[in-house]
Amino acid sequence: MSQIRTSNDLAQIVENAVANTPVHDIHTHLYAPAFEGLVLYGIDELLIYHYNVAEAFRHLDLPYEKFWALSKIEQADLIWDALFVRHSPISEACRGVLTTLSLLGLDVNQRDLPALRQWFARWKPDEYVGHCMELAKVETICMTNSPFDDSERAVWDAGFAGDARFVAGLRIDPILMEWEKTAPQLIEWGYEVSLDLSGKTFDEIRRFLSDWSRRMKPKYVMVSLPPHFTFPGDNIQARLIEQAVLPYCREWGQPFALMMGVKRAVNPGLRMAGDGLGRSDLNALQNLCAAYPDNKFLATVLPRENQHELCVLARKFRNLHIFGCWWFVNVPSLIEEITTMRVELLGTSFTAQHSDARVIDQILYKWQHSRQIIARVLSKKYVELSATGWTPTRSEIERDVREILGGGFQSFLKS
Ligand code: RAT
Ligand code: ZN
Repeated sequence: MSQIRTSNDLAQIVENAVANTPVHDIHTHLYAPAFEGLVLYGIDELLIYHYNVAEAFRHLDLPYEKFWALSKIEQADLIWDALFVRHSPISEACRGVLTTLSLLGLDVNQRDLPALRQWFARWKPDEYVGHCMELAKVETICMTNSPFDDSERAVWDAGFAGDARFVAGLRIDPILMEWEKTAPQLIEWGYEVSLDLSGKTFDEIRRFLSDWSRRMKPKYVMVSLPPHFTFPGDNIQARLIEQAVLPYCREWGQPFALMMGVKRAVNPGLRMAGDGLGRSDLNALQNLCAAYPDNKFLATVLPRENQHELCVLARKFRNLHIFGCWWFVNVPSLIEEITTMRVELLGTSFTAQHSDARVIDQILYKWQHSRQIIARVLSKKYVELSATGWTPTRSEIERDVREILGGGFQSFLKS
């Protein structure tokens, strides 16, 4: 057993392990190159990411609709000017753009947007996706796949052959969040469902999900839920979960992923950038985990205020695997706080991060920023561990890092 002597040695080993372990990015909005128009990359897409749009409107004084009527390049120009030229880009989302460019080998200090555009213009999407994944050391990317998205459905209908780098995640928000709009669509596609959930509705939803499961081979089924979500309940959403989603998940051995705490369209004028958050009632998750031990649940929560409760829930239920620092908590101060708390309460039995990237280049900064924090948190913990006289070996550290960067998630899928 190779002994690690000083805390500096330890920090170095942890840093190397965290920097070099390939990750499984378990929730993103990225697509395999075969999805063509849905594959986003390059400086303009980076600038108009909705995290930046929300921040830019702190400074822009044009009406929202005028902004949306502009071309992507014009929108990017406005955001560049507002967030990078007229103010220092020190927010997490802005710094992320610069980390990305710098990891790609570009000189950000030139502040030269046209030159950046020229550099990106040389790339073809397929090779660029491979380049980013290699640089970011991301081994697999889980997509967010919706049968209700017309452009995406066309690719599945055409018989998407698969791509070893990308795995699917089946998104079912339209079923659970907008049943009244979705039922007529399912009827049009030949499923015998009814608005009041009578007759064969639950069986038919399961048939619909199974049809898509055969096609997509998703790793899990997911939904983002509002703060007022409760379970169980005498409402459409709870009944759909109980009688359609959970039985389907049991039959296919797929976890049900709940992303809790999003308030959609707090400011509709901002479109995708207009969502907010609210404290969730995690009794709903507790009730699910307790009542359905044969189902597996994945969960991440948006409010900082729910993070501790989520960790404690994961200590109580082995059918619950928690993951990621999502969206508004994906900022360094909170990633550090949340990751520390998770290690202290759960050891290594959680997935530290997911990127939620929408633009492929973003995996560079999202993982770079998070890896640095994860390494810092783990180093501190291994130093504290060593103080007991239990010196962790290099291979033990590497094993632990693999577990929290996606290995634990994979074991959970197989469990
Ligand atoms: O982080 C995001 O990009 C959000 O817009 C949401 O998509 C969120 O991640 C979700 O999956 O609901
Ligand atoms: Zn997401």
